Amino acid sequence: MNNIHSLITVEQKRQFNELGYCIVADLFTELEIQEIEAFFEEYKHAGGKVFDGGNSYKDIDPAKSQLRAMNPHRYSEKVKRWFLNPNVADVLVQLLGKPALGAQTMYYFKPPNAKGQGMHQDNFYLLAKPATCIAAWTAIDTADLDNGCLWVVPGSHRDPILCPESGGEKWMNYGDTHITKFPREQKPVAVPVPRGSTMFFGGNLIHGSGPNRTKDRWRRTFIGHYIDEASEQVAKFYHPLVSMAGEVVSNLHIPEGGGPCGDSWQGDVH
Ligand SMILES: O=C(O)CCC(=O)C(=O)O
Repeated sequence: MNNIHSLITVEQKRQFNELGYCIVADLFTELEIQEIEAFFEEYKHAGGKVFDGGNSYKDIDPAKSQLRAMNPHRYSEKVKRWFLNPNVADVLVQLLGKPALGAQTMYYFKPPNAKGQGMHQDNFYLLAKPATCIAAWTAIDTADLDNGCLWVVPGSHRDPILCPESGGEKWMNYGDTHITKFPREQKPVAVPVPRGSTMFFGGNLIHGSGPNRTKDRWRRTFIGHYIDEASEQVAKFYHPLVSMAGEVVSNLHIPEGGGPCGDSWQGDVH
């Protein structure tokens, strides 16, 4: 597994460059996936842990709120290790052409009944420059149409950031407040991801997720957001950055604006 070329195929890299995303299996061992799962089950039940909006998990209504842990790597060495997983780091080098810096972790719980995530572009929030950011989205539960997998607009990673446009027509079915001029000619596609596989996608790729329509299946996901080491800036929320070797990186410019990634919570993507 240490041979960089064994971790990502030519076809996966081509797909990432052409469509803006690709899926890579087995960057985490099954044991690591079980450890991540167990860690966040415990985290969920521990009183006083803070989720979006400053609530503890038990105070949140899954049908109304995003159930996600924000930046748990800042509080746990274990989560930091998963964030800086060497296999993920190798794939990031292949996709970015440069070593990555870690910017953000999130863990989505997405229980039965939970709503989807509105369509958005991550770099609207990160404001990474000159290159855009990248996400490594690892399925802890198999994600499919029923439990609310991601939807992406293939090829939209080549678009500029569309989100801040005001006025224009909203694509209401996508329920998003941040992308008002959604490119209708580009059709979103659902991207099912098996448990243990990691989906990589670029920071300008338009994406969101469907609701969890199941009665008994969760759609848990461990997500890392990264920027490349030649980045000159990233929004305040993403500091302190961390190198893939675990060192704090503090010399980047902090632009005005940005904020927590995907900070819009809207309805159905169907
Ligand atoms: O997993 C989801 O439902 C949304 C995740 C997302 O938008 C992201 O990782 O940027």
